[in-house]
Amino acid sequence: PLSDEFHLEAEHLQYKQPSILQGRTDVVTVTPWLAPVVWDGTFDPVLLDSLYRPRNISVAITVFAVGKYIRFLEDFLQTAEQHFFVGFNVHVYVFTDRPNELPRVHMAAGRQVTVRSVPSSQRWQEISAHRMELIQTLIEELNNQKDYIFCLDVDSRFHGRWGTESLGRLVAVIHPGYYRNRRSQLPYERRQESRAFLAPEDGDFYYCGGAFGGRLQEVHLMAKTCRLNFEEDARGGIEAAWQEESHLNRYLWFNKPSKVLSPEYLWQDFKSREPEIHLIRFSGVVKNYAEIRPN
Ligand code: UD2
Repeated sequence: PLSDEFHLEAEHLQYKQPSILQGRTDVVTVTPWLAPVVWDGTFDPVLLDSLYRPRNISVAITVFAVGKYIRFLEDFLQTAEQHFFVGFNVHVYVFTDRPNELPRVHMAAGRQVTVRSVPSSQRWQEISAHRMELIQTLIEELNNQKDYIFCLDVDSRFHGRWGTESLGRLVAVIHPGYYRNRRSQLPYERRQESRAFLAPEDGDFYYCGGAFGGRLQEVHLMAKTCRLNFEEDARGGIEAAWQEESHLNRYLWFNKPSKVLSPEYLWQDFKSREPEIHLIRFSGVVKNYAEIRPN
């Protein structure tokens, strides 16, 4: 099992002296429950990598490419090779109904792709929502053979480093679209009949459904809970405003993430750059919903 302690193994590792007086002042870097909010300039990548390397950690990714979304996979995998946990063990689990259309992407040593076949679907909402069940099952099968897992949207690309700074027990990404809004205006599910319901005075941040992660057992519990609540809603004839993303947001209100990633970790290409975003690391590509979705 991984310990939480860090030991510096490299004797002569040179890194900038830490300061508690100087650093980012334009953004908040810690939540009210004292979880770090990761922004560019708040961490030392060389130091972090050297602290994690001796642990020989392994990171799983889940990515869904159902129907026409298979076209995004090549860029996703290629840019992940360039930016996602470079030099670490990474295992990408691709869930698709088109295994024959899998792109050929060269993976570096210690990194691999496994394909899992899933049925096609007529409703994009179902594809999106069904992910939680498949993530839950995958984690059960992994049987703690990986240390961390990240669940990511396929219609996205990496542009900058996403690495050990993102590791934590339960990790969520702040959605790029709503971080200036008051909580009463966040697009949580507002109908009390839904198990994703959040009242206007509840909620911390609006988190992305397109990227979340953490230790396997934590993500397993979150995926399982979201799935059960989604299914309970379905039995009652209700579908939350943003499907599993709504359920995720409710879960994360009651179960605070131990690390929060800034919107650098999931930007959207159609949005103009904001001054606090020094580095876009991962972003959703512009897509034509009418053309790409099955309905
Ligand atoms: C937002 C969320 C997404 C999800 C969705 C609502 C972000 C940035 N995005 O994205 O995570 O919560 O709203 O449910 O947080 N997919 C397929 N085939 C399809 C449709 C979807 O494979 O035909 C998969 C694919 O991996 C895709 C993901 O589902 O990346 C999310 O679907 P989307 O991209 O249509 O949702 P989007 O961009 O509106």
